[in-house]
Amino acid sequence: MISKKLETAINEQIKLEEQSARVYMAMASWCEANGLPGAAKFLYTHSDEERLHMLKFIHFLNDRGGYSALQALEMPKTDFSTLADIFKSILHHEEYVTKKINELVDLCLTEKDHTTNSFLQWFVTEQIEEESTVREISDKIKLLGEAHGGYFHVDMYLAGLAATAAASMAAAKKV
Ligand code: OFO
Repeated sequence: MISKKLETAINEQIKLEEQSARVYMAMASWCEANGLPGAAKFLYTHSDEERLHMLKFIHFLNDRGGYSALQALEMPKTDFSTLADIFKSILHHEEYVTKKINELVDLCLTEKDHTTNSFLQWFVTEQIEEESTVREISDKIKLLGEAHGGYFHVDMYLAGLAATAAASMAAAKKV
């Protein structure tokens, strides 16, 4: 049985993962409407991944005798200026998510909940990849420049990343 403190904290994390899915969907929509189909595909796929993160937490909490109660979400930002700005704010967002996952692990340790701690280790590892992928994309944007030619190549690169991410999500669903 999970403690009330952890149940409340995990429900907050469920909200954050669902909010992340909306944040990325809003960015994807902007890219789609602004001639960046590869970036849009990458961000729509990323939004789907966030929904899977949310579901992992929902199932875990319900399985441990808690209750995953969904909460109201905030309005996501919908006006963006450049792809570089989008990826800058994604990095800030993911650093915040990493902080929240680490706080959950801290809470597990004080509550002596080793089962939840073990479950959270998947997210600890996932956040390393989340942050490093975004840093890599931001570096590519800097390298290729923000002019149209640069964005064209970054967009192609993101289309490739989206295809790989979609394939690994499909494989994970089959397991
Ligand atoms: Fe769920 O990791 Fe991103 O936000």
